[in-house]
Amino acid sequence: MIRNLAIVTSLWLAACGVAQAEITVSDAWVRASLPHQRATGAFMKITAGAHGARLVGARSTAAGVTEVHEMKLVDNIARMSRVEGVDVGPGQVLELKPGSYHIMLMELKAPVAVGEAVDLELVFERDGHQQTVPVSAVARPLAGGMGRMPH
Ligand SMILES: [Cu+2]
Repeated sequence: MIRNLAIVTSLWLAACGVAQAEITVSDAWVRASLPHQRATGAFMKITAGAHGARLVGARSTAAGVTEVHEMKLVDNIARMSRVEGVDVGPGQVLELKPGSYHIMLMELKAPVAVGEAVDLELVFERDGHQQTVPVSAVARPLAGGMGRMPH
């Protein structure tokens, strides 16, 4: 009985440890802004392991307002709006990219220069718990943000 309890406890701890570690963010970048521009977008790839998670928000000290946005074409016009959350399914890679989901940084406190790193915190929800993941996004030139890469 005592041995069984110990096994259950260690499994539970192992599961929690994995859950903490398994959200990964890679290739994070932010679009550099022009001097008068008040908003920009941040983009990245997110995985959430075998259980998945839901991206429910973002924070950044570089902006007054930081939101999770979706861009889509409505009557051939690109429109974007805030979304309550985006699911990262088990084993799935969620790509935040221009023309799709992105992190919107509004009321920028200063222009974001090429090469500068912008610190973000992504907020995920899983099994009713919130988990925060720090991300450093490096600014790329404006022209590199439209889906075209210089070559
Ligand atoms: Cu947006």
